[in-house]
Amino acid sequence: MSEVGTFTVEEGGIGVIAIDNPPVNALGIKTRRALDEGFRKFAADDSVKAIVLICGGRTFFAGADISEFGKPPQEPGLVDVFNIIENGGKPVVAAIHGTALGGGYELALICNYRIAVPSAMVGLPEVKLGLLPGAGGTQRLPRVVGPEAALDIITGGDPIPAKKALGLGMIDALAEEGKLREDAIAFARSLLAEGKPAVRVRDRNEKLEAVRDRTPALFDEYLAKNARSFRGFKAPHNIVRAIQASIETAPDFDKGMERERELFRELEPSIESQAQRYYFFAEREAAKIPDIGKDVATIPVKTAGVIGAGTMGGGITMNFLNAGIPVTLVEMTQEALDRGVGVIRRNYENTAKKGRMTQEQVEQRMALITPAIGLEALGQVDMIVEAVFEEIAIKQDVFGKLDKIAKQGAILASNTSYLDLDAIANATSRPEWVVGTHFFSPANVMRLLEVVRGAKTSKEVVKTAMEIGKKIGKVSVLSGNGFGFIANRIMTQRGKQADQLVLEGPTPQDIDQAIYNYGFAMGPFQMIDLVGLDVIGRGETERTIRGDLVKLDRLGQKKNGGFYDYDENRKATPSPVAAKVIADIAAFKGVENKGKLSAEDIVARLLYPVVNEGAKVLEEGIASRASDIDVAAILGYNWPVYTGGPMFWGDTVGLQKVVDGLKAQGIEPSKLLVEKAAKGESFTRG
Ligand code: 3H9
Repeated sequence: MSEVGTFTVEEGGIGVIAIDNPPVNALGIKTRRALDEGFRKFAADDSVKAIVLICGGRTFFAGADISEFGKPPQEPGLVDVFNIIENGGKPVVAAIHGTALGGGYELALICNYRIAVPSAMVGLPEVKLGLLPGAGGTQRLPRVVGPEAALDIITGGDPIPAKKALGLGMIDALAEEGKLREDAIAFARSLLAEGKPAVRVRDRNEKLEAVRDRTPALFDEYLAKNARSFRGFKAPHNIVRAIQASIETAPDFDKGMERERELFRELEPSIESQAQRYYFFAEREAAKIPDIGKDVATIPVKTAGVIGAGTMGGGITMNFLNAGIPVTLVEMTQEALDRGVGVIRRNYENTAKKGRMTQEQVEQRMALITPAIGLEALGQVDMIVEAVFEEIAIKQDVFGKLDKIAKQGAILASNTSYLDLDAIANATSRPEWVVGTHFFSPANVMRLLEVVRGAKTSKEVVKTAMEIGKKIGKVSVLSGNGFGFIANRIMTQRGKQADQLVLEGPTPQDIDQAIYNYGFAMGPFQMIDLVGLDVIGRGETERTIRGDLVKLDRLGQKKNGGFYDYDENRKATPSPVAAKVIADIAAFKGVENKGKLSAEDIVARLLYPVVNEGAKVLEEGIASRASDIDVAAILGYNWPVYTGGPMFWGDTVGLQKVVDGLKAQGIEPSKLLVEKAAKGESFTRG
């Protein structure tokens, strides 16, 4: 027995190696030592004829220990251990429950056979960490499922449910739920009884040979076809080349492994991978609130109410329905209610049409809605989310009424995106029950939930709101109460700077292109045109370009063009009308034309102020940690994850450079930013 492994021999000469290294059996040094010891022991034990590898706790191996990347290697390495397992000469059966991911599934591929319970998932998610499967996954998976399926599985990175994995050949058999150990032992015995050989995956070359004559064209085409979704990421490119190498080097498996290693080594130190690994931990860290521990109880939420069946309210409702929580959906008129419920149904039916849900599931979810007119219907629900018009007097009126209607112990949540939560809470006699739950549009898609803690919100209510977020598939980030909370507040800076910069020479297309190339899905002007110039207001009181365009009835893509002109296919071209409006406003404001800027300078102009605002959010205690700001920007605004978010990116640029850039723009850098820059510190590293 080792620290995390037990080794027993069962009847019929089946050696069982059971590893239990909580929380997720990551293949860190302790786990590797246990595997090394167990497999050596059974290799030397003649009474052992076949081996079952199984894990205790909640899952099979969840992969390499991500926290070990970038640190000095400790012996034995993963590949050393894998070699011992693969070359032991005795059949090895991987018995999988939970999630066999990354190095965990690669370990399963080292084994000769794989059996899993139906609830298990297998996959190679390294791409999400900016890596490729570096322990043979790019060489072995194509041998098992074929190179074309391997391309989708490894560049996609999503876990695959056991039944589908069986169909693909990723596993060989299903065990009965709850009887994995028995079934795996029985499977191993049957192998011995039938005299099945211990074939190694590395020696299975048929599926590679089947596409040899289409190599390398198949791979070039794959990269070209997916150029849009791979944009900015380094890992997918290296993954495709590594899989290509599996064919080009076959049957010399070791040569393929060398190529995989080279391509892995290119990725591991890259900023993109560092950023994505940082993000992995940042997302998990966000769930932890420094002053709210395990001792704080949560409040059961079995039913919910949503006020407002518009775009936001409808999206919020869908989140609850998807998690199986019944929703009383309230509107003020029958017409608005019918429209809102109709949109929800259409959304689900569209999903069903794409084959991502069954018609039966559509009906099950719709059956969880109780449509109602008037707030009185909300008397008995456990949590109420208000999504009415964004105006303080309206929200206060709603909360004042809710105070009289909601049962004692109900959580009263506001979806306000900018307003003062305390002013809303104080319209009730129970501000400790009031919390902000700020969803991002479209609320059924975007993964961010900002949970806003008011001055009097109780710890129980904060904790419950954070956990409800997780339950409905969001990542909850805690925010203090302050104008625009975290994501909207920091990202407003980008829009503000774009509005100013466009007066100084760079065109909307120059600015949008620079921001697109940085990694956003679109630039600020493309975004305004999409959403509608009449919808996005920045609370300006003076004459603005946007205001003048609206006066010309240029409302964006939906009407007459906005910052761009559009043809009937919504293809954008630079707009002479917009260019004239821009020049007029520049003249009106006396802004001097300073000519063109490089893309790098445009990015600095627009995004350094976001970093600066992030520093202020931190300084004011609105965010608990810098990584929460990055999670909010990435999930709320699709900030490119491979830059790590604004704070991580600011660190990679260098904080002194950010400070100097801000000063050159005439922007006062935050105190915290200046201090950190002066001390040579960073927000997110070390
Ligand atoms: C890899 O394998 C590379 C190979 O090709 C080899 C190359 C040579 N390492 O998510 P949870 C921690 S790359 C270290 O809250 P869940 C996590 O931080 C790896 N720590 O639980 C958290 O810690 P804490 C490929 C890890 O039940 C705790 O475990 N594998 C790792 O919601 C619980 O995690 C992956 O990318 C890890 N690998 O979900 C899989 N994994 O409690 C990554 C987790 O202190 N992991 N932790 O906050 C996951 O997707 C999910 O954690 C999993 C469980 C689905 C397993």
